[in-house]
Amino acid sequence: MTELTLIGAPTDVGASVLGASMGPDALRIAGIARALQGLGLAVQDLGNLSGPGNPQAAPQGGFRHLVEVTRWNEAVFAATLSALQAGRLPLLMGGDHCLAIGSISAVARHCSARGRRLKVLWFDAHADANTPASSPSGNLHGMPVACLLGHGPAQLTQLAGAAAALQAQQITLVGVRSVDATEKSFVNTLGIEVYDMRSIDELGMRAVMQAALADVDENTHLHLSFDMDGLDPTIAPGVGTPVRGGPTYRETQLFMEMLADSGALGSVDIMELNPALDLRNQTAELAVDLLESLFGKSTLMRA
Ligand code: 6HN
Ligand code: MN
Ligand code: MN
Ligand code: MN
Repeated sequence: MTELTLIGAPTDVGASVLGASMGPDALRIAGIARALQGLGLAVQDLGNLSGPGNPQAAPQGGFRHLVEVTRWNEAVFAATLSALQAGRLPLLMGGDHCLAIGSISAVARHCSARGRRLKVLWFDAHADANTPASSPSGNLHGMPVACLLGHGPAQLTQLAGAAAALQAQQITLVGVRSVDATEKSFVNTLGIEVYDMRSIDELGMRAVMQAALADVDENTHLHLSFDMDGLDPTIAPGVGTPVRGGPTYRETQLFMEMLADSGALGSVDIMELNPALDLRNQTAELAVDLLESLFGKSTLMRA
């Protein structure tokens, strides 16, 4: 039986729009633990991590809130690593997307200690691949992909040690449709695999996911970093940086179902849920609905 650990990280220090700090509790109110227990998972909720408040300060040296973002990521790193070391599947409830630096750094450390291959699927409207030099906003939730690849401040790129947490060929971006010009050259220079909305339109989600998962084998630990703004904002209004033209409900269900079928899922982030901008918690409820598919709901129906 899969044993799952819910980790709440209630902060928005990496964003400029406030409210993602309420994401973990909105997911709890939407019944995340009950839904996953209903699929036969053993669910433990660690509650919320604690960390510094949001100073709402202006960017300094290219970053907003670097000190606070570092503290939060250290806490996420520690909680994620101890769940993995206990043989459990960590599910990070964000919080803004800067926190994926901590969770994925922990997963990378865990995988390298066990000789497992790590592969990250990054579902997002954005590429999150800015560096301090390229960022238009200074917001660290726009930089986690670059940080995980070793480009960013040492506090964040070296959470798990001197080496970068990931190599470019270990991460695939899906659903992308808002990329800053400087991010585009970063992504292309490093050769990061991207299935943007045009690929999904032209190929369909099934072919996209077959290609994205083609190199997954028995020794692969798959990490899903799921930004709620990757979804189309007509179905997921509760996000701080919506971008129109995202995957539909059915396309995203298929995305989740194909991840479930891979049998390789080892860790998850659900990020950027912003209840302050939501309508009657529907975006949290959608997240829980999609998580049920990620953990095999449709497989159960087919069995
Ligand atoms: N997210 N590219 C923009 C920036 O400020 O760097 C938007 C980033 C959004 C980040 O949604 O996780
Ligand atoms: Mn993101
Ligand atoms: Mn995003
Ligand atoms: Mn593992």
